[in-house]
Amino acid sequence: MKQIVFQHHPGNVSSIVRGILNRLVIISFLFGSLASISFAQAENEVLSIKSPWIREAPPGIPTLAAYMEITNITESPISIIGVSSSIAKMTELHEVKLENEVMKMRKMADITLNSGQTLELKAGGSHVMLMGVQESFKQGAEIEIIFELKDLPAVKVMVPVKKDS
Ligand SMILES: [Cu+2]
Repeated sequence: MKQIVFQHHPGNVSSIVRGILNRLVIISFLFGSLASISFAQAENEVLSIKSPWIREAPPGIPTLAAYMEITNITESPISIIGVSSSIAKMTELHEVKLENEVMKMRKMADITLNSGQTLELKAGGSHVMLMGVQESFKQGAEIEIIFELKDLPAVKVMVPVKKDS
């Protein structure tokens, strides 16, 4: 009598799954790098970012400030309508003003850079402020900051953490 035996081959099944997972990893790796290439091109096409850096914060301080020079390298005005970072609960562009002999910072209104115009974010002045940062970032780390632009693709900047500029 012929007996049909249904056998499970957990080894084979898991190797198939592993094969699929490997392929997914490769695919997501490829798409991930394509995405970063298109971001880099967007950056080269519209904004030039010079000397970006974030000041290393003492442990337990949930706030970071980022500095850089942002130049509009297109022929048309560009409006920065938002800024974000996945490591912060809230990210804003801040300006610093002297009020009654006290330095105060507040959120900048949307800023428009004309062709060739540079927005200088520097220590003691305007900055990108990252608030609600849970992790501690030491010198050598890099933090991604994304600028959302009106009618243009967002620009992603990798900003190195430093003790000093
Ligand atoms: Cu601030």
